Amino acid sequence: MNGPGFAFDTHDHVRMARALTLAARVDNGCDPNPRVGCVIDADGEIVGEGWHTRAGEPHAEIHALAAAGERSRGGTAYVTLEPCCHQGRTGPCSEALAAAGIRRVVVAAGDPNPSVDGGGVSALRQAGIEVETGLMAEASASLNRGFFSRMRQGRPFVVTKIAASLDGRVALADGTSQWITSEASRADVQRMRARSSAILTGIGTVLADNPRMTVRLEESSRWQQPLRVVVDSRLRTPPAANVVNGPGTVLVVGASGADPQRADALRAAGAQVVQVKAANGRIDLGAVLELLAEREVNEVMVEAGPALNGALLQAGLLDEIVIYQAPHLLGGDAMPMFELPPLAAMTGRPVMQPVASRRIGNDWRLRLVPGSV
Ligand code: AOF
Ligand code: ZN
Repeated sequence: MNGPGFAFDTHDHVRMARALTLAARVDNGCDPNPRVGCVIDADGEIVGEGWHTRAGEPHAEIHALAAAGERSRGGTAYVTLEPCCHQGRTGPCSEALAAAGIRRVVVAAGDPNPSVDGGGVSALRQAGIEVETGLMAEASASLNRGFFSRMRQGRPFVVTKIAASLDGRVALADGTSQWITSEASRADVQRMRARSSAILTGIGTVLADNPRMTVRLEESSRWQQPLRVVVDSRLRTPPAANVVNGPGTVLVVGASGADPQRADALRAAGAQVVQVKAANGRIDLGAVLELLAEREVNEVMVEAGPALNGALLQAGLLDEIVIYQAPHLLGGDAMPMFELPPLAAMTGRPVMQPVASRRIGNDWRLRLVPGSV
């Protein structure tokens, strides 16, 4: 029984925590769909579990109902996201739950997808099922921060990763940046990449480092590489660059009016080339993110130099900054993390909120959110 003021009891929390753990089993391998887990409880026992593994395949609830079979009748379903009520690539979960005789559904977060958005909860209630929502909602939203951002704001969640020295420098004056941080940090970066839908970089980084920008992990539930995106107003990316020639899809974003021959050469090398509007030769980064949202990209990881990072920060397009900070000094003429216009007064400085810090190998990892609260 839930006491006054407490909507959910300990048992509910334990079951939803389990459903969240199941949801987190995929490294966004179910892109562009959200990560969702489901636990079916009958008489206090878990009788079925499931999670969504891949877009086009059954949703979490369907897997859990199949595992439970007849035992789901009269039971409670704990679902990390509001069950869908629409016919997408798969049928409505609300109907499947009702047909299986589920009596009560506990939901963590509502589904912001306009085709669902409360409709799943109403459909369940209409079928006579008791529905409670909001249990551990933040954890579910945070697992799906990319999906939520795309559905609510029409743009992906954007996190930039920066490897810096203790004095905040990211490369020597000549552009050398290999390697600033330890191997442990670089392995952690691989895990960040695995959780991303797309990796975004700039032409400066492509020309200076010739990075591959791929996920190279021994174990990952991913079945395809994140989309690689290069912001390159004049299409200077060499067709032989590693970023163009690796596995998966690469998208080079040029400014409208860029040299069509360069576009053809990149296309011949296997890249997709699109052009977006630009002002003073600088690509409109908001338009790039809109374009990525149209391609159903949920979460973007930026791995770029000071120019692109500075431009994204100034445009207010960064949702999170992750800094791997190594204990060495590169000095005053090495390159800064963000290229910003000179400040006339302290009042104009960009500020951030620290979220978390921990030691990784010999480095620090800092997580920050731009802007003040
Ligand atoms: C659920 N359970 O496990 C997930 C849901 O094309 P479809 O049929 O796969 O539908 C995709 C949409 O379904 C997705 O945009 C989101 O709104 C919802 N995801 N819903 O009931 C799940 N992954
Ligand atoms: Zn569904």
